Amino acid sequence: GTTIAVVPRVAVVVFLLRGKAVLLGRRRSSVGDSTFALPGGHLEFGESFEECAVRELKEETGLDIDKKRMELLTVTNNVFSEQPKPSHYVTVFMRGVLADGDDQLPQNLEPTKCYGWDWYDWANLPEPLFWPLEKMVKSGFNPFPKSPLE
Ligand code: 8DG
Ligand code: MG
Ligand code: MG
Repeated sequence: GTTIAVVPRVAVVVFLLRGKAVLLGRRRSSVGDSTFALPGGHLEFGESFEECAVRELKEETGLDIDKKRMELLTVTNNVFSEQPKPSHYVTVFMRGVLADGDDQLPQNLEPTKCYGWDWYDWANLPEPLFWPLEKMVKSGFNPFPKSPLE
């Protein structure tokens, strides 16, 4: 089988904003199966957070983010100790908007890892949320800028 080093790993995930909505997908995974999560994945060796966000979003949804308007929002520490294979992620949360307006449609390009992507109003998020996201929402975190997006 696969040997996994027991060390903390870095994940980069994206709040892709469209109007008052964010893009979420229902996970197909041993970690957080069936919960709604942001697009994102593991930081690769030598990558910037922005490069990782662009790459993961493209791989998972086919969507292109506006590279000039991406911002780092926050970082959280997530220990998944209850899993059959315990894992530990330092998760970097980025914010972004689609390149070239809001016309692009998300595609489910990794159907073995996700049941599908959709836009959800921040005021009416689906349940259950993936635990690290749930924790942030409950703490009052809001990914939207104080002045509305153009
Ligand atoms: P990769 O092979 O494409 O690099 O990885 P992936 O298959 O896309 O990994 P992932 O599970 O989507 O993301 C890696 C870890 O990031 C995940 O196991 C836990 C952490 N993580 C959070 N919050 C979120 C989130 O909202 N969405 C995603 N996708 N991952 C998250 O802590
Ligand atoms: Mg991925
Ligand atoms: Mg992923």
